[in-house]
Amino acid sequence: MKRLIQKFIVILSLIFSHTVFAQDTPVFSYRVVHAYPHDADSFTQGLVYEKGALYESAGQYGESSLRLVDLDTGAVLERYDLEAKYFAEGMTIFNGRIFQITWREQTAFTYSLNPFTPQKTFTYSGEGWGLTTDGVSLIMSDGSAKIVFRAPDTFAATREINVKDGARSITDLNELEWIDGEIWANVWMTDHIARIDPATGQVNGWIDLTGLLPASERTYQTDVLNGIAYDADEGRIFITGKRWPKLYEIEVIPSNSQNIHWKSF
Ligand SMILES: [Ca+2]
Repeated sequence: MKRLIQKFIVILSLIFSHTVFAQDTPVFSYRVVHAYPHDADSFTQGLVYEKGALYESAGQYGESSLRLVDLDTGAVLERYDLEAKYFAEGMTIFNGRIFQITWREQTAFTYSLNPFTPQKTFTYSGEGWGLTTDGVSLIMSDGSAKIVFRAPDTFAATREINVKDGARSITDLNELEWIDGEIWANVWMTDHIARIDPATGQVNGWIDLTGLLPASERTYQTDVLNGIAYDADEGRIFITGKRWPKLYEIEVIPSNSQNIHWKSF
């Protein structure tokens, strides 16, 4: 009987660890400030806003590209297509240079900003998912709970953090953005963004973006939320997703909710 009760407790704790975040981690909600058109063919893997310009990295084999996008119309102003063997993932801009990583090809590219001219190529081991920068290091996710800091001149790993909410590891960290001293990561297959302490890896808070792309905007090809960009000059936050027809400027607001629930997509 005792073993049975122990088993029951283990099962219960497993269920709860998969449904509820740490009770004391703040949960934020959102308000849509503006909705912009977005290329619904773009399998968004990286989103960056810098000095009045919006940049995007789009994935899929045979469809991967680097884009300069007009925010107001969603029009692609400039586009660099990758070779079909590369699946583009996250991108960031460091010191006037674009860095773009790939999913399983273990290759990172750099480009000049205007126009997009390929410059350097780096190799790394493991997968590439999201990329951002704190202005000193490149900061990269690989789909696990690990975030690796890399030297921009060599792409070599310099340190890493493991992301946790309380004691629980948060895996599937995808697109990244450095926002006011935090790393923001959207969690793959969810509408949730983790606000991560870059020193410790602890989740400072969650943003629940459930319902951001309304059902009326979804089609058979609409995929998951993926893409955070920050206009540091104006304090604007932009969010989109893979093959979403819209890109949103949002304001993060307090939530009445004490916790958010894992919801399979
Ligand atoms: Ca980003």
